[in-house]
Amino acid sequence: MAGALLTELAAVEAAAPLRNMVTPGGFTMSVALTNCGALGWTSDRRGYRYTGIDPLTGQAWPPMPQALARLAREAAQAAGFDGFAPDACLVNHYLPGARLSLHQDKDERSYDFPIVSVSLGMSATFLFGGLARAGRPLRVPLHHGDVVAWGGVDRLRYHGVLPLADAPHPVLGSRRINLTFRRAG
Ligand code: MD6
Ligand code: FE
Repeated sequence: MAGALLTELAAVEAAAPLRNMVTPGGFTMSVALTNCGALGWTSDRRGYRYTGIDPLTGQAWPPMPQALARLAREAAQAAGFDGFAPDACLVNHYLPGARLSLHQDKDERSYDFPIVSVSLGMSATFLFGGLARAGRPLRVPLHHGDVVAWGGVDRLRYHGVLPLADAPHPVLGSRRINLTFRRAG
């Protein structure tokens, strides 16, 4: 299963290379990103947004492989979210030390759809917080092959990823890949 995903991802990354985006505040993200699907999430000094065109290549984002869209739909269904049809898949690559600070996913047009997240490679500690930034988030370990679906009343919870420890994974080595599927448009 993971092997098929990695083959699909290699093709996506060949068409839309991984890059370290700059936040509106001027920081370069430690996580390297790319996208597939009709829409892709990007960040630069002007803000966060979804675009149909990859600003790096000037081309449309590569299409979302059907196997990925299907995995996301089935995972959402299993969590009680019927009819999830993602139009955006954000691909996050972490090297040791990379982290994602606490944030809400708020750039999507509607919050009525869930988000499905797939983790591959090295394990990470996911921070699952409340609806306000304050408070001590729950720490949830995410391992290779874990799939998380969340939505509904939890859709706007703050969340993040602690700096990645270097404990190489047998297949992916010193890397973590996270895919997040969304209905963005
Ligand atoms: C990550 N995930 O696991 C980052 N956002 O590397 C996210 O930021 C995320 O996993 C919204 C919903 C699920 C997620
Ligand atoms: Fe997020």
